[in-house]
Amino acid sequence: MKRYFLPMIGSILSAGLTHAAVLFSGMDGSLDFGTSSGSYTLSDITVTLSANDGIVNATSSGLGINDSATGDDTDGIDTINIIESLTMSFNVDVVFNNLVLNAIGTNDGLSVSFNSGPPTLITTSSTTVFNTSLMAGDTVTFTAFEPNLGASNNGVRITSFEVTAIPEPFSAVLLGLGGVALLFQRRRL
Ligand SMILES: [Ca+2]
Ligand SMILES: [Ca+2]
Ligand SMILES: [Ca+2]
Repeated sequence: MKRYFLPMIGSILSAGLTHAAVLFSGMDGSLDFGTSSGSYTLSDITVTLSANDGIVNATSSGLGINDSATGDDTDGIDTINIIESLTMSFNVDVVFNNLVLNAIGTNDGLSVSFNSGPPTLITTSSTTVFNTSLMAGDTVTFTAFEPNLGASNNGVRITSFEVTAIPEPFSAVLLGLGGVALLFQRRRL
C-alpha cells in the first residue's frame, strides 16, 4: 500500500496547486455594470469594480467609466471633467498576470497601483505583464493621468485582464490527507 501513498499525495497536491489563468474581457459586456460598482464571476473568481464617479461602463471598445458630467469619453478612463479612477478587487487570492489596454493616444496615460502602492505608468496600447500576487480584497486602482500635463487625457479603455487563482496550500494538504485517511479506513473494513 505504501508505494501508492506518495504518488497519491503528489497528485492530490498538484491538482490543488494548479489553476488555469482566467481572462476577463472588457469588451464582451460582462463588466458593463451601469452602476457605480458591481461584481462579475468567471471560473469561480469574482471581480468587483467601482468607479470614483458615475458608472462602470463597458462597450465593444472596452471597459471604462462614464462620469456624471456631459462631454465624457463614456467607456474610457479619462481626465475630462474629473480624474477618473477605477478600483478592482477579487474574492480570492490571485496573481494579477497582465493587463491589455487600448485607445491610448499621445495625451493619454493610465497608472496602475496595487494596494495604493507605487504606480506603474502605462502610455502605450499593449499588454503589460505584472504577475503580482494579491490577497482576497486587495485593490488594484487604475487612474487616468496626463503624460503631457494640461493636455486632457481623452480616455484609455481596458481590453482585458488576466488573473490566476492562488490555491490555499494548507487546505490542499488537509484535503489530501483527509482523502488518504479515508482510503486507509476503507481498506481496513
Ligand atoms: Ca470616462
Ligand atoms: Ca470623464
Ligand atoms: Ca484615448
